[in-house]
Amino acid sequence: MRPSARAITLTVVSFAAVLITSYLIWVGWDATTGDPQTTLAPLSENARAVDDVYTLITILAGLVMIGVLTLTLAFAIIFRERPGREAQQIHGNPRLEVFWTLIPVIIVVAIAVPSFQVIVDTTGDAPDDSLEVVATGNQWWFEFEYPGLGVVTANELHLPVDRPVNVELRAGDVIHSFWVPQLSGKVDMVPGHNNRLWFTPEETGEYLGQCAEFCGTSHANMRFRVFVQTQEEFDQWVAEQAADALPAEGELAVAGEGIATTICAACHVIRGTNAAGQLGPDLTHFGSRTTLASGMFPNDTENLRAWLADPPDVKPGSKMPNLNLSDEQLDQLIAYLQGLD
Ligand code: HEC
Ligand SMILES: [Cu+2]
Repeated sequence: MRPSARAITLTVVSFAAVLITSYLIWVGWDATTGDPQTTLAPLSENARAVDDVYTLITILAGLVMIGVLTLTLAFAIIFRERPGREAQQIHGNPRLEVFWTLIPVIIVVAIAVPSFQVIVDTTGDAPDDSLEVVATGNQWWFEFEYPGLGVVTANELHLPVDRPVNVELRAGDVIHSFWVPQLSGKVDMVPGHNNRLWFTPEETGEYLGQCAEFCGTSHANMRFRVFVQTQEEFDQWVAEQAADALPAEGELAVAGEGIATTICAACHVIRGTNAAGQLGPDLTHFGSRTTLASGMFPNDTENLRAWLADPPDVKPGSKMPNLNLSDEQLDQLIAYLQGLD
């Protein structure tokens, strides 16, 4: 094949590859719009601002791609090898070089300015009436504290709709990252350095969040949920969560409380009892949570039993050890924990 024919073939093949890839991206894009972890269906103003930057970058990158491929194809045809035409050797062309240096600079600036603007907007000062939440990443679960409201919970963040929330981001051990694709940007939780981010949820419903910074064995199992509720529902949730643990009812649960306030008290807080350990999630209202072990399992009897029997078996690396509990102890603990609404 002559060199010019080869160049033309290569360019045409590249064009075809790009078209096919673009089509696949388009199909994927479409398929993910119903996906709870998609960033392409933003449901808060700040998530929308992030999405707008993606769109801008995609358009600019697309223009570059079309421009480069078109010129390559055009040059391969126009300047192809022909009898009697010698390749002309030139050396340097300042005007052209300035031109093709300036274009990328302009593109980079066009991407950088809105990107930095979004970072400043979403991690800068939150509106004055914001709800304050402190989110702490731990290997491998999230703690959520509402300093003004006396509420501490784990892995399930409740928020009132249409009110800005200012999330202070902390880390208890290594670096984690807070990310609710449809609601917030993604900001790292760094030990000893408190970052923050704010957003305003606009629609009630359930949203998925995920640790987005590799943090060890069960990083992929470090998820959380955000429940955006009406103000009344949220107020009621706060009132329930701020209260001390309900007293154990029934023989099994009372026995379970006995175990929880001894063996488990080393690592867990159960407000209203003497359990005040700081290593694991606050269990005061564990029964009101819909999931278990950082969003890994639905919070039901079967999963709770498997969890208590051998945590690292169901969640690799889990910092809650296998405590070698007997079947009887498991029954008692389940009765007690499920009563902690
Ligand atoms: C050595 C510390 C330690 C001890 C002792 C301990 N836990 Fe845990 N527990 C943890 C840690 C850490 C987690 C978080 C694990 C994760 O999600 O990766 C946890 C998670 C849990 C959860 C899941 C909470 C949630 O919302 O997802 C339950 C329930 C629980 N523990 C119950 C108990 C009970 C009951 C006992 C006593 C029999 C106990 N734990 C003893 C450290 C401990
Ligand atoms: Cu992680």
